[in-house]
Amino acid sequence: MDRALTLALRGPAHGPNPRVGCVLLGPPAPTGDRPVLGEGWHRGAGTPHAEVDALAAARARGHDTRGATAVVTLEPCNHTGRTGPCAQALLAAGITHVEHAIPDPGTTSGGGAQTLREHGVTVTTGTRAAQALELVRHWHHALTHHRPWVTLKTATTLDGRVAAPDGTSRWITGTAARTHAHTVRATVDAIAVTTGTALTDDPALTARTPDGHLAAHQPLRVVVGHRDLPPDARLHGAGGPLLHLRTHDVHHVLATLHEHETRHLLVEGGPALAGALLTHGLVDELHAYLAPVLLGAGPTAVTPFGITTLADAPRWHTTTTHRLGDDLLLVARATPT
Ligand code: AOF
Ligand code: ZN
Repeated sequence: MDRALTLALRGPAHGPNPRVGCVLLGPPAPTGDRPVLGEGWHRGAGTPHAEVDALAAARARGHDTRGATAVVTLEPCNHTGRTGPCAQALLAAGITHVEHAIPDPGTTSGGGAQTLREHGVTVTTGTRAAQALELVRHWHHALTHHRPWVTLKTATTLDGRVAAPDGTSRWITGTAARTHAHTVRATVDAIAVTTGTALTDDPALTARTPDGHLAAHQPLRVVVGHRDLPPDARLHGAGGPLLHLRTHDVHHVLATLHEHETRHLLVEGGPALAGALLTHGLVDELHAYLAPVLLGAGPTAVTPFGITTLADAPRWHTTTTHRLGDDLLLVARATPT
């Protein structure tokens, strides 16, 4: 399963489909070792699933898969979507044992384990479940909550400010923090800002490499609010598709993005959008970039979201911290993982 998890990581972190890895093991040799017949992983929506990829690899090497074991990071699917059902492919290949780390939460895609059992395949589950879930965190969250995983990014002074009283805000964090933020952008499905932020900052919302080139994957660019963007806004330039949602209802925003199969949304401002999401408990992860600067005055990253007493403030669970030049990045989640 560790090998299957490593294979899964070769797939893209973004996109509507989960990252999945699969290893096919032959019957034990006299030494007790089990030969690897084939390995596979999923390369993105519309391409073969990990199981089918591993079966093809085994076939290409001339291996007989009858009686073999499939070790998969996710329960094999049982549906015909963009590709055919893996449960049928495994049965046709004569696989007699399937070990999958976590069940598929999909209402149409799940159920492969039951089909396999009905055809006499032994199926076990649960090995490395926490790691397998982390691998597909955003996808799994979207399927179970019917909305994308929401990461809120803030770049603030140590006293939580995003600008000085005169409005100057470029640049609070340093180059290393900004470069890191671009690597995150290259892994998400969509980035959202309000029309207010779009009009004030004129962001491009693209994922760029340190030398300024566009990264291979460009997230959907989402602008929330009623005001029009000027025709020369950088958001109209090269980058991901632009979606202007003329609403202030954050539930509507997330529902619309869910229809677009957005699994991971990065919210980059402004403070009112952050406040609205927090009011409704719709932020799953914080990326707080902190610069060693104090201002003592100026707007903060988040507008009031209903907290008047400390005991009511949600406590986040820190997952990682990174030092980026003089700055710090604190990654925290709403729920412990
Ligand atoms: C993947 N890759 O390796 C496996 C998946 O859109 P489709 O037709 O490709 O189906 C996607 C669903 O198939 C996905 O949501 C999950 O339930 C299941 N398994 N998907 O993209 C894979 N094994
Ligand atoms: Zn499948």
